[in-house]
Amino acid sequence: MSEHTDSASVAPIVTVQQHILQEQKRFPGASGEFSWLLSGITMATKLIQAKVRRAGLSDILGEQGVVNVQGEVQQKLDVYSNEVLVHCLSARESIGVLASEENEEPLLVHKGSENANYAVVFDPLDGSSNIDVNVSVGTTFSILRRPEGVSLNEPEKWVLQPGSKQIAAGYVVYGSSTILVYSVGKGVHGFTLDPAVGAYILSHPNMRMPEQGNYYSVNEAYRDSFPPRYAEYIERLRGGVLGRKYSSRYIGSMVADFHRTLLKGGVFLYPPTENNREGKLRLLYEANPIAFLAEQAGGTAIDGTQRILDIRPSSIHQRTPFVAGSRVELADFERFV
Ligand code: AHM
Ligand code: MG
Repeated sequence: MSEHTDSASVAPIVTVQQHILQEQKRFPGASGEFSWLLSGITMATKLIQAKVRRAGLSDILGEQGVVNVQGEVQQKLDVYSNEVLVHCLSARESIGVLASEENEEPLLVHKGSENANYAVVFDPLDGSSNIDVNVSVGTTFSILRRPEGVSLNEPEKWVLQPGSKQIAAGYVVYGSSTILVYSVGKGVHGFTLDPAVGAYILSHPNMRMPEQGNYYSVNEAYRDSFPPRYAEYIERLRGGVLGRKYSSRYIGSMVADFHRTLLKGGVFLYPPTENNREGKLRLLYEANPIAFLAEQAGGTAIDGTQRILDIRPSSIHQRTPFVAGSRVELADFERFV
């Protein structure tokens, strides 16, 4: 009998499922439950991307006619994406609590099951105001373990933990291709959805953010209402203080803006503004997962003064100013601002 070797015509393929199983082996005592949990996310995001890809052809574009807990008008796709994630994740026995941008209160699932040890916090469709004009949107997620001694009846306590306690985090960008990026705290890995086979395939192993980039990414229309040091910092980038004159890119979908920053380096900022004194981005399901990935890829993420992952949250939908990116730009920001 001859031993099987990969033939030259078939490149070795690693699916996200295989990768998760490998990563799971690094956790002492981990069982298959964690990979089963993550498969709920990959399944849901495949369903979401299928809807996003056909958005102009079905009756899914536009507003739902409801204002969500953030005071923002919900798009039909926000509602669909939320329902799909809740549906897929509720089927995972290991999950006890789900918290979403679209739900005011955290949802208790599997009440009473002692096997439920994880909480998943997510923004089902980030940047959804871009959807009608065919611009990239995304899903962000963060996974936390139930803290010691906290019961199933205290769902808030499951999720009000600093970002440093995340055991995994990631996002999916529905862009020119669909890409899933995740980390379990051992590096950052990216998988491109192959639409022909319906599987996420490893395309970006061990992603590292460049030490310095060429772009800054911020909504400059609010510049007059940024704290003055932020506006001056942007002037430094433009003026060549860091050895190059920066150009700008701003999509208005955090996931897409961060994905570019991860691949190309640079800095993404959502500072405090006159209308949003705490910034606009939500700590638990937007800033935390992105900060986790930024640090895992060798970058930095702060709220202007402190590390995002050290913030102790006090409410589920709390907002935070957010600055994330390459080491060189962030070191200068911390010195200057
Ligand atoms: P959303 O969660 O309601 O979609 O809002 C978050 C989005 C981010 O993706 C993006 O960075 C930001 O809002 C853009 O806001 P602005 O239009 O103020 O620049
Ligand atoms: Mg969002």
